[in-house]
Amino acid sequence: MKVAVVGATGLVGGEILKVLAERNFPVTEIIPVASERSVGKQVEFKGKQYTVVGFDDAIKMQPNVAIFSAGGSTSLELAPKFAAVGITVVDNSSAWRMDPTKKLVVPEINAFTLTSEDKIIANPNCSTIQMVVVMNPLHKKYKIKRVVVSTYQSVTGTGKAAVDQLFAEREGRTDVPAVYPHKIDLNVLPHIDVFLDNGYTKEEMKMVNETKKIMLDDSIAVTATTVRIPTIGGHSEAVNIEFENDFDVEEVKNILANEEGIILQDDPKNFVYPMPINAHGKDEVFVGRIRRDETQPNTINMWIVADNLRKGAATNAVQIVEYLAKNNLI
Ligand code: A2P
Ligand code: 11C
Repeated sequence: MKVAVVGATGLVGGEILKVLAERNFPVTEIIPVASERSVGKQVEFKGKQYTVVGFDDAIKMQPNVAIFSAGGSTSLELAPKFAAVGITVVDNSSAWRMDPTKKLVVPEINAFTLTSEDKIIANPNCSTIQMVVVMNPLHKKYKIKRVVVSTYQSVTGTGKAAVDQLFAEREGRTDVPAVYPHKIDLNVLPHIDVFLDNGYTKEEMKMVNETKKIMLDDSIAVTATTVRIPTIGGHSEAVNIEFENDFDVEEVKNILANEEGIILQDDPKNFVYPMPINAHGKDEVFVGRIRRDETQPNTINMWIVADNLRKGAATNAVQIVEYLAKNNLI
């Protein structure tokens, strides 16, 4: 399988290369792609150096699949050019996610909807992915009515420049251009992506809309507040879920503990709960602090953490490609 990684010099792109190697995806040729300013640079894959090429050359090399993580505008412009010559694109940006003609996929939830006709497949937003991975088995059992989520998101979600801003501030350097409108170190920004006319941010509305599309259920109501915090290991989420049906807390824990890709870390008396410092570099979604909401019926609180660059982006994209390969869809 010839695989192009568009955005190979970026944070998610680097993680995609690592995940492809770690999972031993059968790559016969890796094609790292980035903007013109990076053409000729070297990136590492499985201990060897590979030269970054531009998108024209990448298309000529005819990869079977291109995993994009190069921003929405790059994707809007370039993904159709790859797809037009039969290259399947798995796109990590928000560009195609809500397009009704494109699938939005978390493999363990809705990969069964994919066909060989799908040439541009959207990878959901990181904060949505980790939440729906946990919600899905609970929805099947108890039927979710409404979700209230507040996020605590890593600066890695913004990209390399944001990580540079955080560390420059921490080290007292002023030589790095600010990406955020305020200081991020020792601060909390209730603002991720752009503000929309309804007063929510685009990140918040991604969580609302993408959840319904991935879970194939428009009746699930989600309201979100998304927040940036000065951490790098992953995104954390406080999630309040109201079900149609009642549940048993221990049964909820068992369902989640037995789900592939989820790790239950719920022993608060021994200070065991998910934290981004431990999720960093891991492919699983971590869940803990599971407890009944005592203020209304059929409602539960939990705390969900995952490395946004892994299951939130690179791992999920590679899992989509694995599904396509396994089912002869590319
Ligand atoms: P480059 O390094 O050449 O700018 P991050 O989100 O971590 O900042 O990374 C963004 C990634 O998207 C980088 O690999 C970046 O390449 C890539 N990228 C940005 N614009 C383009 C483009 N027009 N074509 C291909 N890759 C692009
Ligand atoms: C963040 N969730 O943490 C964003 C990053 O729609 O793919 C991913 C943006 C997107 O800033």
